[in-house]
Amino acid sequence: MLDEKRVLDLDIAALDAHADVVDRILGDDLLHVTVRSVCDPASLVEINRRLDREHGRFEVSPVHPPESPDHGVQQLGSMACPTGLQPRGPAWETYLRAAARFREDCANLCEGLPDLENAVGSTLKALSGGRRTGIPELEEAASYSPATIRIFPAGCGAPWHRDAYPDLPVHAQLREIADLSVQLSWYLILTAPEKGGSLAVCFNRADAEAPSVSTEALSRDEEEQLDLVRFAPRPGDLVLFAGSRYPHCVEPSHGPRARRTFGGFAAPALDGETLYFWG
Ligand SMILES: O=C(O)CCC(=O)C(=O)O
Repeated sequence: MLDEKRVLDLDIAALDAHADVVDRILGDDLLHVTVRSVCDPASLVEINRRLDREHGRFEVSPVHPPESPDHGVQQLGSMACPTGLQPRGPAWETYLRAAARFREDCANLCEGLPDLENAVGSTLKALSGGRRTGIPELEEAASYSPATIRIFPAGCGAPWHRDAYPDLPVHAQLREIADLSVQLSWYLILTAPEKGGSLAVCFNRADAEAPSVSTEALSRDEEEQLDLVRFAPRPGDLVLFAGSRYPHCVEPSHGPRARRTFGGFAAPALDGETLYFWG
């Protein structure tokens, strides 16, 4: 059984008393936090309407090969992590180009509305004891991407994985400024599917191999043996957890509405004074 003290469910208006959340997750005292209503409902409706109409403006890439059950997943922008199609992650030049474009496309997406990048940055700041938060900047006036947008249509999820990548080429510059020993994962739900799309986490399996079978194929007993917990945040909510430590997956979405998230990773700077986030 998961000790309920390892999970927090907070309203955006109540973060003042929770400035230790990032440190508690890094220190493995806390497994997962959900922050409710980081993006307000009216802005979400408009962002989703614009995404429906204009998502072609973004650079869209598939993530998984055609033979994968998750082949239909689409990613807007380029993600600093391995994928089914790019097991060593994107090439640096490709990533940088995509990062610049994603940032601009996202600013357009949020024009006249609260900006998603800022909303994530200020939420992470409140949870990290007033550390500065920001995207890792690079010397040549380029920067990492703030996030990617991931689209999970019916039947698609994210297979089991841990976001621990000790020698990913796209991390080379980041490793010089950030402590990646515990990389955090976060995402903000833009749309939730009618069914499915939960995040499943093996809460007692720190640093263990990810399971090889999808959660839909597991019996009750097998689920219990894996110590599995599910999280199903609502649109506008942000979740944060140590994705490099605990095996996790996204269960397949069901129904006509695709699951959409704006998400990425985070880690403290080597000097401890900044919390970087990137996608
Ligand atoms: O829901 C998502 O966008 C992906 C979740 C995930 O697998 C992660 O954050 O590592």
